[in-house]
Amino acid sequence: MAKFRFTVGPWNVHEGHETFGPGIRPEVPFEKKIRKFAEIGMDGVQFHDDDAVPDMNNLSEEAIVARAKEVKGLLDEHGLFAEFVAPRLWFDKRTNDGGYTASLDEDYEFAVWRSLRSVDIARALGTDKVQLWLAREGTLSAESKDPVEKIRRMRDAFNTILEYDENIKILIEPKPNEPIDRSYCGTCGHALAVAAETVDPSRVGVCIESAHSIMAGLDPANDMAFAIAWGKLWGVHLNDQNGIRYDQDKSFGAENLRSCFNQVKVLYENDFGDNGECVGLDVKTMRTQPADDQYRHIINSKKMFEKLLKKVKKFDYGFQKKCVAEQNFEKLDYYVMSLLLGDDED
Ligand code: XLS
Ligand code: MG
Repeated sequence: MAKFRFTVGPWNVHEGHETFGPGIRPEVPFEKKIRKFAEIGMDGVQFHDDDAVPDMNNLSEEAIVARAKEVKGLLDEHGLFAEFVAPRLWFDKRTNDGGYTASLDEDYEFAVWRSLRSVDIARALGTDKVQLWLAREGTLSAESKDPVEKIRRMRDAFNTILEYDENIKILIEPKPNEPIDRSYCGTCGHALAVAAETVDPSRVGVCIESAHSIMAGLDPANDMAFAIAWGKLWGVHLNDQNGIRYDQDKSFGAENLRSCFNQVKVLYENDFGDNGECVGLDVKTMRTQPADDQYRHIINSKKMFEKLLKKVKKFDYGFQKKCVAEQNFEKLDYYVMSLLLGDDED
């Protein structure tokens, strides 16, 4: 069992702007976020392509790599590594109608161009992982696209990435909606099905996010287990979510403690991390959080993982087997809840 390594992205520290209100905290400079991530005990950093190389649309491919190499130097200075690079295919107007499933060919070409630059940036940052959160791959108006043709075209875009760099790995991060209305690749199962249809399935895995599974009405721990079963869980985004609604990215454990316990349990029982996988956090602080304490959600999420890991290590597998043999799951439920409440002696 390798030591769990924690990562977070610069977008997890933000000014607080949302659909219903402007930013309420001053912007934190990128370099300060990176330094702070090291100070609060992160091991690595997740990146969008333009987190590492702002304004990349207006740079040459050589300039993009040069800037990424400077960011690598910043990571080295703070003893951090880059976990993955994700092409941000949801800001630019050329991705308004999707990237890989865009209706216009030039928008598809733009999305592929950004994806290949993400490979270049990943290489410069020293990682072989490109993460694809398929933010706008789907429809806002159901009849606007031929779903069969678009789903196959999404697979073709994955193939272009895999053929561009023969060692790059793709982590698909499924999400059932938001900002798109109907996603073409909304769950772990969808992602693994597409992976199997690519030119090199051995280089396509998944990153399961707690909130995204909940938004799909699914159990995050079981989604992680499903991917682990096939050796395909190459990343996680731990957070929490109050029901099936917009993506809340709450601190890990803040809503569904028993579910989070089982997420930690399935990762621990299956030696997650032994092949370099990271415990990624994808959490956003509350709008109300004071600027002078705006990393607390990240610190709390790591601490909650560690507290739940202690509970996992205390879990009495002999008692569990006894309850299963008796088919007495009321007894097992009570034991687990008592364990989580810290009074499992009674
Ligand atoms: C959004 C996604 C996003 C990805 C990185 O819902 O979780 O944060 O993880 O782009
Ligand atoms: Mg995420």
